[in-house]
Amino acid sequence: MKKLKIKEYNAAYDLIKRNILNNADKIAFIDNNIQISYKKLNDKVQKFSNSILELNLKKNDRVILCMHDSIYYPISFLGCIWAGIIPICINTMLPEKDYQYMLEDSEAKAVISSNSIIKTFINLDKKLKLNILFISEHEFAKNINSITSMISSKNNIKLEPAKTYENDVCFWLYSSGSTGSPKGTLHIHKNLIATANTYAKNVIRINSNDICFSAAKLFFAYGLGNALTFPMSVGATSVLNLDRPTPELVSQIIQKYRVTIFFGVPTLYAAMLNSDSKLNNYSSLRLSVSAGEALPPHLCKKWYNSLGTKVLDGIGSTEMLHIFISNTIEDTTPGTSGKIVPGYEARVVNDNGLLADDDEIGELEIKGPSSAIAYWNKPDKSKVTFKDSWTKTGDKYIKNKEGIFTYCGRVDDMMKVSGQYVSPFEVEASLQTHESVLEAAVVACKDKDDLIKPKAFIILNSNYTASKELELSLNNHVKSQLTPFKYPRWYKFVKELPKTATGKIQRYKLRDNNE
Ligand code: 3UK
Repeated sequence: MKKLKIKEYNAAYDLIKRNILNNADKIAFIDNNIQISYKKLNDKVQKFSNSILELNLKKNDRVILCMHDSIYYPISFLGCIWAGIIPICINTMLPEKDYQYMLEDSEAKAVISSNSIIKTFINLDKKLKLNILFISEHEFAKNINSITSMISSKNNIKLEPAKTYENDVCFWLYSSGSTGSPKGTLHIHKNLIATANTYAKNVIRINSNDICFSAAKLFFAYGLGNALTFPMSVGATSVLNLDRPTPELVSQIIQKYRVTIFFGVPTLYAAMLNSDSKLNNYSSLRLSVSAGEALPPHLCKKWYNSLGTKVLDGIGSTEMLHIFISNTIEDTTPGTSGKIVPGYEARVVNDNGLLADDDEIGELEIKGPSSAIAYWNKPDKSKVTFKDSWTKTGDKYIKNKEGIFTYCGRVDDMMKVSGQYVSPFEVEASLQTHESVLEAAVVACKDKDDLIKPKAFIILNSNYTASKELELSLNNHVKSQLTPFKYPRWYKFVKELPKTATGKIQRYKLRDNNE
């Protein structure tokens, strides 16, 4: 791992201190129950930082952060970073086996978690004898510390931030691939503000009057930028929401808080456009952003026609931390990812390993100031993805002569469903453990809005027959083993699956079978 110590810099200190002089009384975060000003945030982050060090965690220790979005998320995330402790932000909806993998892979010393999730970690800790330190969001049990008590002391604490450098590891996110386990993606201190200085400044032109709301949660790289880095970079306000972002709830939040920038994923835009919510009541909105998967052009146009303000499709990744190619307010081409964001460079590499010509397809690689430096403990995968200063995306793209990039699918078998990765192999593996299934193949299939969802082809064991009840049972089975949204939306029961001479399923043949 390359580590050049250049400039002393602490990301939490930067994001907080830039708001203390002129912006101290401004509301930084509002959640379902409470709001917090920048001044209070500064105080609570320092208190959290101080107490976590008193709990005997040390600089560079890793801590799993598994929390629903509330003001306690930024307090603990920034509080760890302030202390030089490395938070690992993870999805709150994962199955237990993923949490087990992440605990063991990261060798995290502590878990900070919402009360509704912490029990799973406590059980794992007992089972694996890891001796982990637990911090719950609110008071949970006598022997467990809580964020609320850690930040409640009356004393005014002044705590210098840990002496860290620009290129020191700051936090991790886990990214998933088509095969193998999730990859701890290592981001350094300078990366957070780099996403604000490039994308947020130049594309969405965020300013201190903005009120941001991200339907994507803070544990995603997308949500972390939208709801924490970007608003904090300019002293804007961020609305956090504990619950699942249904079209109704999102609609209420936009109207109640007079949101100016809304961040969503294509599936949510489709649901909002298909629902009864009155889209014309979003008079406060000046801009919307879509990422996570390609936004079909008809949704992009319909949003603009209904609201009179734009939705900007842009592509980002966990590895690059946020969006690096995007449409802009002045320059939007529906059905494309737009142009390179100032501060980044893109190149398309063809199958021969050469720079692709205009309009020639190839794999997209990105260079820029917010790239992760490596995957944890995966030297081979790191070498492939992070080569020199270019980061491979795993996406096929075409660039035209105007510099507009069009998404052409993934190079691997991954699908993006509701903006999140799904590996067809893990859905197949789960289906295969259902008593009725002899063989299963899962492929990407488009729904009526042209959005990708998993479709399963199943060969049943001889004593089973296809039925709606069986489909329900298969869905429940998958939902109990995997993150629930990964279940197949369609089933086709077949007598055989197309295979190569060597017995590999020919998924491309099934993909064409979309009736
Ligand atoms: C796909 C897109 C077409 C693409 C993300 C914004 O999605 C994010 O990160 P992930 O690591 O996934 C990355 C992959 O998702 N993708 C994302 N956006 C688009 N494909 N059009 C798009 N607009 O395959 C990419 O490689 O989950 C998105 C900001 C930060 C992010 N981490």
